[in-house]
Amino acid sequence: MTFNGVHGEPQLILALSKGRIFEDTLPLLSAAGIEVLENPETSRKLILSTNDPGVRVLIVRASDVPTYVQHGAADFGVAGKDVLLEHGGEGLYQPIDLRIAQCRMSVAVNAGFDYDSAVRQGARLRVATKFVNTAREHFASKGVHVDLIKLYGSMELAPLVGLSDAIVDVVSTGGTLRANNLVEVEKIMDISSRLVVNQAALKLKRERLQPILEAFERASQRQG
Ligand code: PRT
Ligand code: MG
Repeated sequence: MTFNGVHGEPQLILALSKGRIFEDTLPLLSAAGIEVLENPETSRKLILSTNDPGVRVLIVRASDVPTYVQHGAADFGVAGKDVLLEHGGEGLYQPIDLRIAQCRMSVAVNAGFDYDSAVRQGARLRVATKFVNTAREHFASKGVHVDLIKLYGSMELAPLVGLSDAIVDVVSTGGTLRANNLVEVEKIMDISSRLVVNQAALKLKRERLQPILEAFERASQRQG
């Protein structure tokens, strides 16, 4: 990978995940005059060119975005607050809430499970989740004892087969919970995606980064 663009200015590398974050970031990039030249849904390439020879896009797993940016393999990236809370945010500057990929982090249980009484009675709850840090903090702040069961996806299955009493997951329309006869019993927090910037890149590549950050900021203020 070369680190200098055609005019000898520093190359900027942006880390994105495919799907909703990629789709929702495209209009922000457009506002900064940047068009991605390949579609990650149809191309197998993991490094995408843009119309700006000084800017390239890495396609990584959503939960890996903070890691690439933290270590400087990408200069900046877009990641959900859910992902950032699990990562911890070390080495990352988080200047802008982009207000994209909005959803909420919630607790859900089987339709027949009386969550409020279980909590009131001080029962020990088994909670399955990908978001163990967020879940641990949430239940600790309520004084609820939990056994956390770490999963990597399809959390909705866990209560259905008796693996857990509850799940902590991100919810957007609620359709997936309903389809699996689960009920959202508590909202933990609202979630949206943030721009994250490598702290060293922010200093060393400020001149290149600043106009892009400003365009992102202006465009995201127009979002809902
Ligand atoms: O899919 P992968 O395992 O690679 O990782 P990921 O699920 O973390 O990535 P991705 O691209 O699906 O999500 C990226 C970011 O989008 C997340 O980190 C969130 O901040 C945000 N986001 C917004 C969501 C959703 N909405 C969402 N609905 N992330 C996941 N979902 C899931 C939800 O967990 C549920 O299982 O989509 C499913 C459908 O949701 P409903 O409520 O609309 O049915
Ligand atoms: Mg997903």
